[in-house]
Amino acid sequence: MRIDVVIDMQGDPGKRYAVIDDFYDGLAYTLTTLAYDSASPLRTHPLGTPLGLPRNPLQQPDLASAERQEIVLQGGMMGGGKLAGVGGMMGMATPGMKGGAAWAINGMSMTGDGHAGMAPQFTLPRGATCHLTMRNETAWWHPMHIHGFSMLVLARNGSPVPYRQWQDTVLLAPRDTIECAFVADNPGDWMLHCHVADHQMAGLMTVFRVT
Ligand SMILES: [Cu+2]
Repeated sequence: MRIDVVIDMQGDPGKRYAVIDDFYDGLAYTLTTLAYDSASPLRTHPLGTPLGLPRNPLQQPDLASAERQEIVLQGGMMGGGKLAGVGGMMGMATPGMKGGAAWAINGMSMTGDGHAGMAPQFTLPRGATCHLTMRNETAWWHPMHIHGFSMLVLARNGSPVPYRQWQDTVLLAPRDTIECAFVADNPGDWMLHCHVADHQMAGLMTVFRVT
């Protein structure tokens, strides 16, 4: 997911401040460092008015007449062992171990960069609202990324999310179920995949069609 931020820089002149990503326990690292020059600050207090970006509205999903689709993320260690050819998942960073795949969506592994002419997982008529449920059956985190659309996130594990925000990537914790919706107003074949490159290359990727 992308976030645009505006920072009022209020540190002390001449100092450096680390920006640390500590999302994963024990794997914190310095993402970047903010360094101030020694000149005196531009102003003593930050500007009072928050900066706003122009609105960029998207078509609202029509949930009453939505087409329901579900994708299930499978594979990885402790993935339930439902996948043929999956074993020794410690090596899952290697795509296509022994010719098999480490990950799958709805039982299907699309490995590498995919291939032309692959049958879409589902097809939506142009303009239809899709109510998409993404169910993570694995023991891993997956940032699921959609091409061509932004999804309105509705619920996580059966509970409505506090803000119905638009996202083109939704992070699924292990065993999470996410419900989201979008208007299929963009014709073509579109990818839906995990944004962890290793996972994507080893099967956590699918295609859907808007006609
Ligand atoms: Cu993943």
